[in-house]
Amino acid sequence: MRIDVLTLFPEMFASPLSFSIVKRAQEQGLVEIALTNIRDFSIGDYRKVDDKPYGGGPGMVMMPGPVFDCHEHVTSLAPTKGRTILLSPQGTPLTQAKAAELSNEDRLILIAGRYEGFDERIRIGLGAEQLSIGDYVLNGGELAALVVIDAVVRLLPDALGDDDSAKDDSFSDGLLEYPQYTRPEVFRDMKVPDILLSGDHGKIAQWRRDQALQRTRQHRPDLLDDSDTPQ
Ligand code: 6GU
Repeated sequence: MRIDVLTLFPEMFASPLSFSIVKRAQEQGLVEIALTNIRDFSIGDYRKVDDKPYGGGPGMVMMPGPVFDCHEHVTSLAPTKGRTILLSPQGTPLTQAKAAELSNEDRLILIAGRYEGFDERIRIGLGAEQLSIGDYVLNGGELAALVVIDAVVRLLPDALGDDDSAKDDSFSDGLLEYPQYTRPEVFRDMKVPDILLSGDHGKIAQWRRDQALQRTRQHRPDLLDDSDTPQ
């Protein structure tokens, strides 16, 4: 997979992309991540990329010119067109299902905005989808783009050391994950549940399922509303 990121702050990406799973996935050639600075496609001495909104109002809006020129350049860097995604609080919410869907693409082009938002013609003209990472406002799309990259890359085949470790993740079966324990058996008077030490794999699986359901009911009842959720 190739992921291009169009951003005004490419420096924000270096550290998060250079650790752990995402670092290893790049080293293994599972994903290539390329950063391009939108400001390099601005024109004029001031390298302007934003302007006041027509109709008035607070803040500034990303101008279409630099984003279009940057996108056109980036598109030409690889043979496939890919899927263009604007990171925006106006977007559809990122879910585990969406991350899984995106992990099947061979190319993603992520556009991180700043200011009050994008000129609407960017979304329309580039045929872009919009993705949000939750119902709160960030100062820009960079952290959201990093969240998308992190969630997608770990789902690429062979990205995780143990092939099974994505399978039991929270949300992958529509439920939160069951509680985990490791050594020591007793820590500050808190004991690992006996059932996990029993060696009875059937009972352990049943206990985990019950715990996952109980946790989901308590913390995320909204996840159980769907009629297709396994009970
Ligand atoms: Cl994608 N961008 C911004 N600026 N804020 C957000 C977001 C994105 N997702 C949630 N909040």
